[in-house]
Amino acid sequence: VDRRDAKLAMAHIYVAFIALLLGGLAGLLQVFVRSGQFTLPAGIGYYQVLTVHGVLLGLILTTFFIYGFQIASVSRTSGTFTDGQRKLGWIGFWLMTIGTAAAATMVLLNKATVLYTFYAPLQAHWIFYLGLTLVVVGSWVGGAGQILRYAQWRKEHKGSGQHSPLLSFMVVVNNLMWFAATLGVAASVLFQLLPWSLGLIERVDVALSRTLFWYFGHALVYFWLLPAYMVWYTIIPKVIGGKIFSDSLARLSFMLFLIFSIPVGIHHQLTEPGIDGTWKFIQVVLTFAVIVPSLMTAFSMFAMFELRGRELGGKGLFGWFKKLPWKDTRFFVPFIGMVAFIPGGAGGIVNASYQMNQLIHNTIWVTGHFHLTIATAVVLTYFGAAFWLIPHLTGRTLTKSLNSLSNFSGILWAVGMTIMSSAMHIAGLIGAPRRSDYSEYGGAQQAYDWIPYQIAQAVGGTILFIAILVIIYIVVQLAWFAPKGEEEFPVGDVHEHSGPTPAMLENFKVWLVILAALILFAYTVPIIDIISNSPAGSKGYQLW
Ligand code: HAS
Repeated sequence: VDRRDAKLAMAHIYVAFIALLLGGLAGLLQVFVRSGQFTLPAGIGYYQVLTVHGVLLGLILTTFFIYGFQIASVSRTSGTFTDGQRKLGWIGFWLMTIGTAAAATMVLLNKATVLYTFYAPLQAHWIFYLGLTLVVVGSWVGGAGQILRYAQWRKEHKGSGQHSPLLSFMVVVNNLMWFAATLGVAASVLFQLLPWSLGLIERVDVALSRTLFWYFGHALVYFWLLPAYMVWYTIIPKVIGGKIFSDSLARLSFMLFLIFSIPVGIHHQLTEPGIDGTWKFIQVVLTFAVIVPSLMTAFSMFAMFELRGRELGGKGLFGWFKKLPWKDTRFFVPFIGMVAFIPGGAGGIVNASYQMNQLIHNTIWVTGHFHLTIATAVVLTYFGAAFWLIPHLTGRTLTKSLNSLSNFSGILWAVGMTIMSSAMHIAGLIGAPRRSDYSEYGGAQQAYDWIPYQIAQAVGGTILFIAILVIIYIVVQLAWFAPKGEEEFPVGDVHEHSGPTPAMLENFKVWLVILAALILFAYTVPIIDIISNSPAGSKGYQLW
């Protein structure tokens, strides 16, 4: 990657890891409070800390890391950015950073204790919403730079018969999905939350605010997931010495994410009055459709591992498994993420199943689910990638000792998360609410049954915080102190038996039209219903 592009990518990555440290600290405080053994000092509130944790880790760490990784990926596979494209990247970066600083200040001042989901009826200071607007607008500007670089590659190679570079193609899909998804949250912030917090309008429709948020909110989780899938599909094959199993399977799975990630948000609102059951049913069906590209990914990963393991002489049903490069942290840490995604994804299927959702909704089971998905499968893949990407961008090398230390951090993460997330899942099944301060619930027996699990969460959370400290140490070493040298940016080649890729899979226009049609189909009637049934503000909502 060109040095100028590397600098831009690293700027994003620095912000991401600062967010990891601060957000992780907030997480540690939270599990302590919930265990009932600790009271926050200096009048700091539980929900304030919860907001810091969710915003920094769920929104800031992710968005900044994704952009850093995507910029480097496009530059590596489509070519160095032009000055104009890079300028867009920097403008985007500064808008996002200023927005983050503004929003974070309001949260720290306890003027925006609205949690990372920030929909009404909770209200924040207008500066918080303005900050979020800058983050979103900044991401559009920065994302446009990446798309323009890819478009330039296509223009330069028109008629050459070559397929566009897979990794850049995936970046573009993720950006397009993000643009379409953020329209929902932008509408809510601009037309509801900002004017409401400025006192320009007296009331807002809560159901509409939640619906617009979740239109964005579920696609958000795939915006987090797709960069991890980029690593799994294109980087891991090279790291293990193998090949990408199928170019068309990879592209098809990304296009399916593009069309199915958005029209499914109502599966977060299944218990909510004000949305007709038919539309909940339709969006549940669409949710089951968005599971398919993940199943395709699992299939592709197993196939790629087996092909490589057998090439290395692995015999019998599972002999190939032992042949994989277990000591290489570039493979090992993301692999732990893949394993975590099996129970994490299965939990998602439980959540999406209408009847079972009634049992788990708003319990700490949901928190357990997203700590396996985003906070393990996804972020361990990001960390595994950061361990070669940072030295690649800073002109240093991943030494043997740092490689072993990062494997250790992955194991620590797996142990801490297994304890914490299992306790969350079980406690959720016996009714423990999510997003709740420690409480004896008036001495109710049920609340006492949750206590051992909350203590287990504190134990797991502490181990996770230690893992974060180790990871930050490794990142600091890789950015400033590791020996100078050249670290590879590994990108795999496609397997010779992969078969031809149909041109249709690169025809963005067709897929975007399908996306628009599905969104209109899934959302038009529910939104008309909400608006026409509500005298603004009070129709069917739940606080948390
Ligand atoms: Fe989810 C709630 C449904 C995936 C994140 N989810 C959340 C929330 C978050 C979140 C943050 O339907 C909470 C939001 C809030 O604050 O309220 N989720 C799903 C479904 C999937 C899913 C159906 N979620 C994710 C991912 C996330 C994420 C990914 C983050 C990155 N989720 C829900 C629902 C709710 C929900 C409801 C609302 C609950 C409620 O009522 O509030 C699917 O996409 C999952 C499909 C995944 C699979 C797994 C495939 C496995 C693979 C690994 C292969 C492994 C290998 C290694 C090769 C089917 C690809 C093999 C090695 C060996 C040794 C075995």
